Amino acid sequence: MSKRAMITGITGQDGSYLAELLLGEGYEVTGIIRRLSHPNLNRIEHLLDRIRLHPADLLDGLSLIRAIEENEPDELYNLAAMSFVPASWDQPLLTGEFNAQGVTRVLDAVRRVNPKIKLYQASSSEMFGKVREVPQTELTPFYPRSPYGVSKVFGHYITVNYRESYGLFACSGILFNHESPRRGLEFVTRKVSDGVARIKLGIEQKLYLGNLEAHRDWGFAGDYVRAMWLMLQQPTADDYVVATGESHSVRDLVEVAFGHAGLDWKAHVEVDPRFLRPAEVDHLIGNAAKARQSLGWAPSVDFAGLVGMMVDSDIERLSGIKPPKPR
Ligand code: NAP
Ligand code: F7E
Repeated sequence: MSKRAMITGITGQDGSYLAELLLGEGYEVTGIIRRLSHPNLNRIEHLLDRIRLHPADLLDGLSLIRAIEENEPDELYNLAAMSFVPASWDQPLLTGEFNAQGVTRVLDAVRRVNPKIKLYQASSSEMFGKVREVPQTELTPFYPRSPYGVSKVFGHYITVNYRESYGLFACSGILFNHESPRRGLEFVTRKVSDGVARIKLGIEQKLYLGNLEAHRDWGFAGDYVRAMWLMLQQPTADDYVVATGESHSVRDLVEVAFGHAGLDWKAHVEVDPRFLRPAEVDHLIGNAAKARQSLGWAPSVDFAGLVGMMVDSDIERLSGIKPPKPR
């Protein structure tokens, strides 16, 4: 009999790659989708004939219990979250409801319906925030710098607590930034790849960004979902940092992305204070030695490869759009 997996957040970037991976591994996959006035299935359109969708919401614990009872998963990947850091200052309470209490609802639903279900919680390098150690490992203390980061610290510790209190097989993956052509347009990598494509095709002239000095450890989302799956295939539940171990500034990102399209970024990029944050995470770099040793995990796409893939994809996507007539 094939194993059954349930994914919250299946319509997101990671959910779509994870669903592909699990289908490839022979799983039956159920995705949790929340009710929207307009369906948002574009990232999983190509999978719709092979997956099951079940309506539920992280805000509604009963809907989660019902979803687990009806679909009987062996593994549950909790990827659903309010994931855009700036929005967490606009909606700090809702961010906590999704990313903190939402995790408790998922864990408690698992505990009540079937405590044998293996669970993955999507924790984040944003928990390290104002970093206490360089590079960051599973043992580095947290110092979150946004309501998003704070909510993820709660989600992380409630996962550890349910593991230790009730013996759940619950893993927390502390994933550093991971990107792809499926990344939301508001995140900086995709904003840059989309901006480069628009400028290259003559659709726009300028790209407005915030802090160019922030450093991130950027990897490819397709590699990172494999680490999620590997965590749930181990004999015991544990927490893992997943990162490339390389850090680049937003300035580097811009230079590589524009360079890839044969453009000079200095002619097109302007800093707009609207995109600066009330508190910034300046420099993240992860040490994924534990994941490499215990899971046998390693990234397959490097920084230049990732940026090139995203720019090429956006140029291809936008190529049909005609530049506006000169005014
Ligand atoms: P994403 O593209 O923003 O996707 C988020 C998903 O969560 C979407 O499917 C969204 O559904 C769903 N969702 C949000 N609120 C929900 C609710 N109340 N009930 C049910 N579903 C809800 O995020 P991602 O980049 O794939 O990230 C996946 C997870 O990893 C998130 O928890 C994120 O915080 C975490 N993470 C991401 C990164 C990264 O670099 N990508 C790094 C570390 C951790 P809709 O489509 O309906 O909006
Ligand atoms: O920002 C700077 C910005 O929004 C990266 C989420 O997936 O990864 C992501 O969070 C950096 C920041 O991602 C712009 O100030 C400059 O320093 O792409 P981002 P993030 O905030 O790191 C973590 C691991 C998660 O868990 C989150 O869910 O880029 N930056 N100019 C900008 N950022 C944006 N978005 N837009 C700009 O114009």
